[in-house]
Amino acid sequence: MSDKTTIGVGMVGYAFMGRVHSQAWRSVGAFFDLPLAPRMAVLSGRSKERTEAAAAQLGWDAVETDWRELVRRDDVQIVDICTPGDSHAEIAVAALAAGKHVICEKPLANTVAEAEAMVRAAAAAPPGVKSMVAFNYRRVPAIALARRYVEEGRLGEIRHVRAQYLQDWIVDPEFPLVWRLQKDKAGAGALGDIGSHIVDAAEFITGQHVVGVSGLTETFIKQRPLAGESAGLGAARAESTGEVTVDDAALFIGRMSGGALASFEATRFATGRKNAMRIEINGQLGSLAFDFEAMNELWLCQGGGGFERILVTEPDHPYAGAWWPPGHGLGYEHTFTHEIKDFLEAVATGADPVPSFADGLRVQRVLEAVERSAADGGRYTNVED
Ligand code: 4PW
Repeated sequence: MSDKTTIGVGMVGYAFMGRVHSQAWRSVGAFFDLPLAPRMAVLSGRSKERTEAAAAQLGWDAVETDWRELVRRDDVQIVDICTPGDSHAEIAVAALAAGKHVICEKPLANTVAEAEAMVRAAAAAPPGVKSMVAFNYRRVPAIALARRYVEEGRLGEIRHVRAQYLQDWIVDPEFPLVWRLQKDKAGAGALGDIGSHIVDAAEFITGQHVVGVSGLTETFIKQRPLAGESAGLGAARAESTGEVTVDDAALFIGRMSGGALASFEATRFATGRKNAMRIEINGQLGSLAFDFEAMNELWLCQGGGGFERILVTEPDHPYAGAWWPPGHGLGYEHTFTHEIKDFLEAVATGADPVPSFADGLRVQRVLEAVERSAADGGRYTNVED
């Protein structure tokens, strides 16, 4: 029997993100020595039958069909929000007001106004109540190592950030109109869903903020079959069609607060690229390059030579020592385990977890500036504070 203090978790949503968060809550205590032991207390979803089935499969003790009941429960101290963006703000604001710690999927919200309300709620929450936005790629060991190298000054002054997030899961025009393709549910398309990740990663690694952008967006397929039941990024298709109301791709360039020039590409139409979240940083003394499709590798160039491959599986690399012997590698799900580990440590120690809701709001403002720029033919647009 563990003598650790148990902390109850309530999770809202059980689709793709809910499944991967469940895996993280279930495994985190087995691999990291944490001050708190999470208990997977309650799962909430609208359909009783489906939520019960998901809870049984994923390891949750009880279910609620209304997230408000979950927030009210005494056995829930942490609320984990894994729903589409249209409900993030309402759930987070209620949970924080009830004195619950909140971890919320990205992007933080669907609009800047909602994100601002969440930041206000985090500031007004009872003392010690923590909140974090779940930009999981910060917790890829190679990306955390890249930040460490930049902080150590190995690259010198940063000149360029070149970031891409390339997927191809909606290349087929017959792929159905899932919630990620609907503005009222998702807020934005590739820009918000995956563009937000590369903005956060660029800011995290360099320590600089995006201060202005010039962007273009496009929706290549404007009508799609309506979606039936969903699974992962997919869904069954129905006979009738509906309008795609978000971007399929977003390209933007930008200036960063420390003087770097940045370029970003977020698309779901990069045929053959499944989850190529890539970032290259060029500095005065060296460069770094990363591609999530080879997530255990970081490429480093120092001095005048070419790039050398670093296998990021050594015990002194971020997070890696908790897992397998060198060379055995980690996967997508580990990034979530790492973020849950960091969040639990912050809750236990009273430290402020990062990325905070304020960090999430800053990303939201960048996304909104890209949309304003794109609506104005790509005009350079400042990211408003
Ligand atoms: O957060 C992202 C998602 O919304 C993910 O990491 C990948 O792209 C997988 O699904 C989408």
